[in-house]
Amino acid sequence: MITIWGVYRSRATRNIWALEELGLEWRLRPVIQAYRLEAKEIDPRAPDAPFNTRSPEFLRLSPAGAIPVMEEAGFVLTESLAINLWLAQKAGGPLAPKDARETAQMMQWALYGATWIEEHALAIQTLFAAEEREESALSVAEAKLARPLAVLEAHLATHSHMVGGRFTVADINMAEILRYAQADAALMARFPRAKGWLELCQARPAFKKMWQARLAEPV
Ligand SMILES: N[C@@H](CCC(=O)N[C@@H](CS)C(=O)NCC(=O)O)C(=O)O
Repeated sequence: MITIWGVYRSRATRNIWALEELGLEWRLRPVIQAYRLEAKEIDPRAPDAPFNTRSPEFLRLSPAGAIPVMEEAGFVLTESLAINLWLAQKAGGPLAPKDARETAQMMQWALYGATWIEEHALAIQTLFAAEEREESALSVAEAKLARPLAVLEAHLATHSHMVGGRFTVADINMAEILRYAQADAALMARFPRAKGWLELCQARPAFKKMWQARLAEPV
């Protein structure tokens, strides 16, 4: 049985979406982010604190103190994008790479998303969630995303999906990164192919199932 350590309101959504797509049996072991406890003035290191990313038992599993973590039969893996690539390779089928070239292309796009897009897309999500939007910070994040989103847009002009002409784990990984910027309608409108591709990914039943569960999780 595969265990995902984390909560729905975290990058664990990437792995939960992939697990649902792949039809693998899995269970969730709830671990809340320490900063969310601190925001409620709860000391994450207090012995009676809810199980969290600073709990000693969790730090033994993940010295970085970050969710998600995957564990199966003693095999422990961190980093949500790597976990997804592993899950797909383990399960096989159309979501998985069919050969070494596709494996490399899936790694290429996971790394591109993680290094060029994620930080600035996350900044946009945070800015849109704030009560008062800091327009100058938004302009900076949008400017940082202009180049990588143009790369994504150009790729999707000639490819239906990220890799292999079919929906794969590479789409899940990139879609879950781009989702952070989705609240910025003006930005997304500048990249209509990326926007349309993201919406198609999110129309899949496995995404919708994961999203419903995420919305049901207490903030
Ligand atoms: N690159 C890592 C990032 C993991 C990460 O930052 N996780 C956040 C939640 S989405 C976390 O656990 N933060 C808790 C903390 O920093 O205490 C991944 O993709 O798995």
